[in-house]
Amino acid sequence: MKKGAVSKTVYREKYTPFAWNLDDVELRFDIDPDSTRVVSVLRMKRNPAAQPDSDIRLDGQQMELLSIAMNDRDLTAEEYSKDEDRLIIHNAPDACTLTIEVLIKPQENTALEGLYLSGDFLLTQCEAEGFRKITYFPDRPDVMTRFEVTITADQRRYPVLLSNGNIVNSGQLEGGRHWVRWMDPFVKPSYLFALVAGDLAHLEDHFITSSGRDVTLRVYVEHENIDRCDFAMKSLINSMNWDEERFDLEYDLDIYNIVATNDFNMGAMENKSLNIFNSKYVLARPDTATDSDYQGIEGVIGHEYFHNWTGNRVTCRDWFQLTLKEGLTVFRDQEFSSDMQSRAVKRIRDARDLRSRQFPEDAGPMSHPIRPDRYIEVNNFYTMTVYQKGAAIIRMYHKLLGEDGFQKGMKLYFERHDGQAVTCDDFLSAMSDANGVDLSLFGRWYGQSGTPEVTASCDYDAEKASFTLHLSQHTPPTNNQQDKLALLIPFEVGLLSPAGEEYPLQLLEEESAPATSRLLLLEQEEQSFTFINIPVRPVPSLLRDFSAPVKLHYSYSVSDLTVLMAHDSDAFVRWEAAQLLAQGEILGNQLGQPQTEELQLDQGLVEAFRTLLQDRHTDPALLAEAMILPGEEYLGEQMAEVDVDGIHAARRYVKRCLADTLRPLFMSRYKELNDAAPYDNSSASMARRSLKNVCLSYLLETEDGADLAQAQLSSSDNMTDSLAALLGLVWSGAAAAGPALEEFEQRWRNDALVMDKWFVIQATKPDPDTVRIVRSLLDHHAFSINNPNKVRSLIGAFAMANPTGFHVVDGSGYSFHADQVIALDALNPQVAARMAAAFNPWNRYDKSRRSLMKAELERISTVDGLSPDVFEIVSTALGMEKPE
Ligand code: 7MF
Ligand code: ZN
Repeated sequence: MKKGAVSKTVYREKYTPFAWNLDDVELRFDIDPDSTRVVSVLRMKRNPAAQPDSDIRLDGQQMELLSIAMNDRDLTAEEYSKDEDRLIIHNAPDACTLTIEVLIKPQENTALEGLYLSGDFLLTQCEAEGFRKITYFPDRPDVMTRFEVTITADQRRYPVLLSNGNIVNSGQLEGGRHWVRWMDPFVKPSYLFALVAGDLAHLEDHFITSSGRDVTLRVYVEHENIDRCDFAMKSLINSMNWDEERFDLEYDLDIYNIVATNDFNMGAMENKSLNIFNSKYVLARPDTATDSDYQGIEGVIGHEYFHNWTGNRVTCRDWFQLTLKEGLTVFRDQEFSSDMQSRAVKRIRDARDLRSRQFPEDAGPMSHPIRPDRYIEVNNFYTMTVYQKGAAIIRMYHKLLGEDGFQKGMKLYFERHDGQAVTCDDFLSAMSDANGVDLSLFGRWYGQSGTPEVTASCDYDAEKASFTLHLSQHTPPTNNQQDKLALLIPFEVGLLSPAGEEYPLQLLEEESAPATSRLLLLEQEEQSFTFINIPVRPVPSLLRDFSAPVKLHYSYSVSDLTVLMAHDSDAFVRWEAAQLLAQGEILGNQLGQPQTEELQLDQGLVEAFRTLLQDRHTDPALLAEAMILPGEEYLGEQMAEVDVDGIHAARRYVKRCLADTLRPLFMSRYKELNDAAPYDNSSASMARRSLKNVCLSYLLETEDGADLAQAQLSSSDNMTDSLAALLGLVWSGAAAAGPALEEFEQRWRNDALVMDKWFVIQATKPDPDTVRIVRSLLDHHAFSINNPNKVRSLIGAFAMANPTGFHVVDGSGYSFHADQVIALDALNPQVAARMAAAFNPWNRYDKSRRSLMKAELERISTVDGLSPDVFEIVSTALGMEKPE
């Protein structure tokens, strides 16, 4: 179903408070999948802090209005008006009670926003603006009120009736119906409302909070999944413990419910005491979920739980402030995962994710600051920038203030704003006031888009034993924002002797050398820092811990990189050194070269890999990260114009050379790890599997690979090993790939989450023929265009994780994808818009591909009745032509 609205831009600067306050609201749901009746009783009073308005303007879409009464008297036709998006009550008194009765149709709701059906149960998704599809309401985050919700439904079909807060009453009715009344004692905006009605099983546990509150924890799932909830429950308990210990934040109700659904537009949702999750982030069993699935579950369970304070107790004034809750909560979930698993590995993965996904977004047509200035469709602003760059900016506060200073700031933030809807400026003020520091320069990060580039150079003076680091910063212009200001960039550095020892760092103006790792503050366009008592020309270790979300330019020599990789105390820098060695080889030496028979590589990279493969001290997960070659997308980012086929061939060639040259080492490490220990999901065990499967991926470039993969697949007792082996067989085009895919399909045909993986493996095979396979898989019984997970696994994976397939030179990948975007837009605009974003970097490619992609964007843009969601993406992409 389409949105009725014509595309209209909303501006941050135009914020005005709502003219009315809501004392409380009562909602009554009469559940029926065809037609659910919703009665709302809104008690309203004029808001003295707002510009007076004689009208009450309520948001509402796609519902049938049955009746409307004020203070129990039905309004006449002249007393209100309505259109596609709104209901307006004219000449309202200073205080009144509105009773509104509407009908909605969950069964017809394919957009999965508002109240909809998943299998046999009903559920809601309201963030950001879905509540307006449930009833007429001021659907904005700064209108907060207390909700009382009564749900009536057939007892047999819908034995479980859930909403926010506590159950206050329930009862039986005639005709096999029953009812339950929920009351949420905390005020909240409508986007945090939730309702679930269905026949669900649950796993129960308890958590005693630090002040002694006994909280009942439940994970609700469809009956067949009850044996896959334990890890989610464990993660929830770990999250609750961690937030008490690290942030001194305690849970505030007696119930915490999680519901898993297969039909969800996003990852999960933090509705007060009733989180709703994509089943991908709840269900896990060793034979169905990979290690990265387990890590995803832990992170997302944490994320939604942490929202209870950063998002729910203190929420956003308007959607331009989204990063206030999302950037902060992502930072918190990253810290949680770091404390639970390996901090170094987590940091590297987050940095890689930011660089390979957020940096391109910020250089493309949809580039925006973490606090955007305008939007057409707010759903399009749940972006890598708002979330991941937002988290990186919170991490910089943490770098600048330290853990204690940061916690002081958080404490003041909650003291000031508990129960309020606030802005990013309020957060900055709390951090600044609590620490007595002026953060106004730092505040520029909120309003400036684009990735800053830092260029470093150095001078060594042997006579004075002094080393000077020159840093300069520059942010290139982005779409919509030409002029950029200097930012406050926390830049962490160390200096290593050629033998790898770390020098104590004493700046010229200092009396002593406080540490071997220092945080430099780059605040101007150019600054220099001189360190003294450095007896030998050092190797600089730059941007340690990825201390700021910037691109660093520094010409490291191969020998510098070798020293850093082998000795640096900072895991990010060690990893980055390995990545730079590999990147130099791929982009510098192999790209554009005819790939010869006799395999030849620079010895620097080979020796680096030899060292890694023989290292028995470093965490195997870190070694694995270092040996994963930079991704094709990231490599493409480094080029003026992306050479899709050249990058693929050069990267593959380097991988094959390494595999060939170091085959015995890959083999012995693989065997050793394969025999190590039986399966468990401990951190150490996951780390071993990750290195083992990286070794396998190299060995698949040699003759031994297919047999090893087949043996691993048939003996595996866990999904991580099975999937790595299956993917290896399929991607390498092994003869065994077809039968292996078939066997896997037979075994898992009725398991939605596992079949998603089966789709992804096929959709991401780097082969010009993949588009044909993907097209035929649209007809597979396990695929459905109505299901977002399926769409992401087949269509999304093809368009966004398979450069060779998607960018196939004849444009068939593009036209296939545009067809899917158009078909999907008629059903689910939110997901369609995500898919359409695959075309965003169109002008980064060669002339022929550019014009093919542009033609598809134009074709999409002319579709009749296109949603505002997809319209915003394609029109923004088309607005950014590159001059010939
Ligand atoms: C971890 O942010 C990180 C990000 C909105 C929906 C979940 O809690 C959320 C919701 C989108 C994109 C990413 C995430 C979420 C949403 C997410 C989940 C887990 N408030 Br859209
Ligand atoms: Zn979130």
